[in-house]
Amino acid sequence: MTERIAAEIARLSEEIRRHEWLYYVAVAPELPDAEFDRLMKRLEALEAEHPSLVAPDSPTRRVGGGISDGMATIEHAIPMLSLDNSYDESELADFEVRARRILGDQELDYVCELKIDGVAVSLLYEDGVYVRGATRGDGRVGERITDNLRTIRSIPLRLRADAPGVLEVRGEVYMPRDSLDMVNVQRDEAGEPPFANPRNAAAGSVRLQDAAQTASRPLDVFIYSIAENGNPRAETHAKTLQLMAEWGFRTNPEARVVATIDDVVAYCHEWTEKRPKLPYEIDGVVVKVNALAQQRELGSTAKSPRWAISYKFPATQAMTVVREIQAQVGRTGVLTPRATLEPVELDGVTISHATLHNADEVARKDIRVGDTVTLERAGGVIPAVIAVVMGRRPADAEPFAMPSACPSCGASVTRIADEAATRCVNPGCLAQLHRRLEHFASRKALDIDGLGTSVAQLLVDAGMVRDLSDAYSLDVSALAELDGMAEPSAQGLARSIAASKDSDPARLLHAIGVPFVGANIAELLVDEFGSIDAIAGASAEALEAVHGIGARVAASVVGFFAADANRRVLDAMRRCGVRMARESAQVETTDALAGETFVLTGEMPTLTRADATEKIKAAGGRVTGSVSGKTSYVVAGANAGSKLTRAQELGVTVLGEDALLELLRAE
Ligand code: 1X8
Repeated sequence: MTERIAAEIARLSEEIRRHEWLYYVAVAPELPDAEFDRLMKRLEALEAEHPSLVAPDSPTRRVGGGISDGMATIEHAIPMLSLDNSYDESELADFEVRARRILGDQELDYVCELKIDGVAVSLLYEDGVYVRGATRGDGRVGERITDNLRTIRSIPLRLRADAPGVLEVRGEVYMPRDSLDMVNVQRDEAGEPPFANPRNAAAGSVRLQDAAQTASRPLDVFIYSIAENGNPRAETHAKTLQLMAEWGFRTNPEARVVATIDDVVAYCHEWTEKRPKLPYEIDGVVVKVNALAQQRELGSTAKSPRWAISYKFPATQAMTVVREIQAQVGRTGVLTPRATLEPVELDGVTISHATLHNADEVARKDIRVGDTVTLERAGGVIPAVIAVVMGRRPADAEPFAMPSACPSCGASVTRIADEAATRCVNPGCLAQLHRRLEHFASRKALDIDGLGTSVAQLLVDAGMVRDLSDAYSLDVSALAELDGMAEPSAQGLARSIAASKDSDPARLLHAIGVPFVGANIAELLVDEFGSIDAIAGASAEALEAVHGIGARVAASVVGFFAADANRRVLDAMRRCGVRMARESAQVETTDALAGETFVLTGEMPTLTRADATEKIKAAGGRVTGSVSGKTSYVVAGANAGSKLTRAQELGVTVLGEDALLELLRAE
């Protein structure tokens, strides 16, 4: 009996140690946090029942964390404790019960704060001057990262008057969501793997060997506590926050003093809802007893204070099993591996598939059928597999290999040198046609309501669409007879297809799927040439002469329109009344943005590129394709690319969609 439990404790300890190393040292966690907490709680419970089996080096005997080799360390005069986690209302209520057991019926209020998803740091000031910065490390010993932290603009190097002579504060360094997208584009260009989430990005960035490199990472900080060694200047935590702000620290504006646990619960619910609107990631709420005298009375265990608890939001991470990996054919024939998963709930949504991007990515993460994997929805909407839980790999799991034949048409596939892509090059492949039709109708292309992936599949399967122009000669009664298509939706589809005939030609150019011509480039070309015909007739030189159009795009456009099949499709669309040229726009214009030059990059949350361009032009501004010293603003959305990097190098002001709209309103 005891032997079995001893073995279980040893196994759990080993597993926990490995995950601690993965989390804190390798900064490549495999397990969801909640799963890790579960392992730890199980070990704690076993040890509590069998105290004689507790090893002196058990993971439960220390504050948690780890130190990587090769970095100078410092000892925390006051340990940096971790917080006890809670996941629901009853656990918050238990927290109050435990506090009440010690405090009796003293009056009790709480401060609720956002739990920032970054990396905890300590900052030391002497005579108001920043002298030392450190990571939390294992809570007792941290890594000295003084110079790296000095590069973060919101960390004051000298405090405002009347700060204490010696002051150690603690806070969370984080990477704003937008910045993570940008950093990942740069990493991609440099051939480095992307950061899976802002926490890994922040942790990696503050621990770089070269402070100059840290300086290039867009990091920020919120300071949330003073490491006190007696004689606090304040009587409450709320007052401490206020004092720290007065001394020049950046504190989070959302902290709130509340009187009851019900209010705490309400704050947790409120931020569960509002969380996606924040420009940074939070993973929960931190609840602290407000009165410092009560905090002292409650004290701490070896691991965490009894006067604080974290409430963790419902998992944005989950674990599940990969059932199958299939290659999916995209509209240009590129094969994308996609995992079919044991359905699992993540953020209230059931996830049963995840894209694995490309064969290189699958190989890098070594994802295999049968593997248990950790999924994460990092702020965005697309769930990603972040890691394989190696300890749970079945013995017979085989590495994934891309198929050598197209899973749709069976034609053999080719691996494109110097692209990570494997491609089906059969022009008659129906899977490609399905994807092309889906793209044709998508929101940023012709925005045809009712023509999503499943209807596109129906039309292709029924042979009603053989090329894209067939969309304009569909027969409503034939549509209504399709399985899964009711009469009213057939009518609605016919109407939205008809309405799309009058779309801006830039949308049409994007929609027909010329390789390398996205919404952005299509806009530039139509702006310059005014019509599809003029573009089709332009030479490579004429195309390349357009600002923002390179040789690769020019060659692709010429090649596309040289193909008879493509010309025939466009001619058929023209005969159906699809608009091919831009009339001069009849929008009301101002000159509020006269002389200002804008460059658009990435995907904005609501505006299409055409919308944004139209609005800027209507206000008298100019939209160009590449960033230079003359650019006034770069408007960057998700997945912004090298233009954003260039803007930052040149010090050009970068706006998000909100800021752009504000500018347009203000003018
Ligand atoms: C961790 C964090 C704390 C706070 C915010 N974000 C965190 N990640 C806060 O107190 N506002 S406190 C904390 C800890 O004590 N380990």
